[in-house]
Amino acid sequence: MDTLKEKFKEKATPLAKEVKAIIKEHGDKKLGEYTVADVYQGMKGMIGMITETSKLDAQEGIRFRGYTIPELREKLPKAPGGTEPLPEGVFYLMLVGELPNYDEVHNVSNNWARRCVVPRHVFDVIDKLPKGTHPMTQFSIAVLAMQTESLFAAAYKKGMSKKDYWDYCYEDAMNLIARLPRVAAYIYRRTYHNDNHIEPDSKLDWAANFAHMLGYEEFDMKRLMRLYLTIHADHEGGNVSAHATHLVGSALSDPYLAFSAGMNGLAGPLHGLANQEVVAWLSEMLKELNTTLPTKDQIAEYVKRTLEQGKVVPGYGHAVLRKTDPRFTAQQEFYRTYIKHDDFCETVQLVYEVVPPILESLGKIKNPWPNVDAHSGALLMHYGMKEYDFYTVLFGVSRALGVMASLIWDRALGHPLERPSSQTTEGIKKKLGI
Ligand code: CMX
Repeated sequence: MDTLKEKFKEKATPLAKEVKAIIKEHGDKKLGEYTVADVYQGMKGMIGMITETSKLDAQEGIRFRGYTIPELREKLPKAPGGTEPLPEGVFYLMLVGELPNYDEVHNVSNNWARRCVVPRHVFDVIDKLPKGTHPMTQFSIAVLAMQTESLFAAAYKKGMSKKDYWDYCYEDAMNLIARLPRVAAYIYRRTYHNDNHIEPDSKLDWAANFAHMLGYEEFDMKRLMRLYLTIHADHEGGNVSAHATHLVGSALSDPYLAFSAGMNGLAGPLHGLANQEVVAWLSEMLKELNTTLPTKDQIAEYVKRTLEQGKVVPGYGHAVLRKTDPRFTAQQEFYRTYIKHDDFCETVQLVYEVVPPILESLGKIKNPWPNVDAHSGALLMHYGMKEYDFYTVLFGVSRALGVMASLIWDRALGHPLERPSSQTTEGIKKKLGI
């Protein structure tokens, strides 16, 4: 058993017992009172599931096992000569709840490098899709094609015991995470670079190797990729990609099936696809105004027109957050520290000044502040990755870290099939006597 796996087992076994005891002793106590509005409006704010890896606070933003984004950037191990955390470290932290040291992170890098071989048929499946297929669709299909490799599914077929679920889930999760950058880079090079593919370099860390396979060798892009893949990894359990993965996994669908479902949710414009929508929206605005750096008045006019057309301003708003997303702030700091000036990134800063008061003035938007997607595309554009309909795939590669760590915990704690009750409007009306 590898050391990370052993460590996980040490943590999971006693907690699984404790959770059983909590449910037995306190299972009938109330966690909250829910209203008709809660039921109709996407269950926002209802506590309906357990997620060990991270917790979101409406005012402060995300904490991974108690650590904020600025703390992660400071405390997680860096690549030699690097300034941003290695995403391997955030996976380690989410899985075992402890900050890793450099050697522990290096071990995870090596572990994933050993597991990174993608079966040929997965590339064949991608190659059979029309070139214009959206990269997220290619990605989700490729993950499904890899399901042939599921050790969880094979063990289940042979009749594995419940106590072994987490073990096979761990193996699938580690293999999947190890292979995703290769699959994503293959889709990128196929779609935008005439099938000119780049072999992995096993000496590089997970994020740097991903940048390399995408075709970006500059140190700055590798640094950005480490930050990007760290900050997008998790956002507690209720967001669409995490919840979909958890829900599908609760049927004991294996990690490949569950993750593909999560990616189909991430591909929605109100969730992960917003990162491509932001760049599309900004590019359209600049084209229409025939400028590279608009004035605040011009931006305000454009925002108002967007709203009049019944569209959302992409990158703004959030179902839980009520302040500027610290993942936005981390990227803003990255811009100010390493890029300093770029018209497209400057436009993002101006939009940040203009949009919140306009959204606030509508009186119905609960959070007028920017989310992670408002900034991420501009940094990628700066380093030359302008194919913005690929951006959500980058988000997806990162999101695998959180949802896979959570899925391993789901199986270790014996979480059952998820099956909430629903009600008809007729039933609601009866209850309300109307
Ligand atoms: N622009 C215009 N209108 C917005 C808005 C925005 N950025 N954000 C919310 N609204 C509107 C909603 O559409 C809703 O309108 P209706 O009452 O007419 O239906 C109203 O304001 C109230 O919405 P809310 O309760 O404040 O927001 P929700 O929790 O329902 O939705 C979110 C949250 C993120 C889907 C929404 O803010 C949005 O559509 N934002 C733009 C898309 C985006 O950036 N998504 C990425 C989120 C982060 C991520 O998952 O990656």
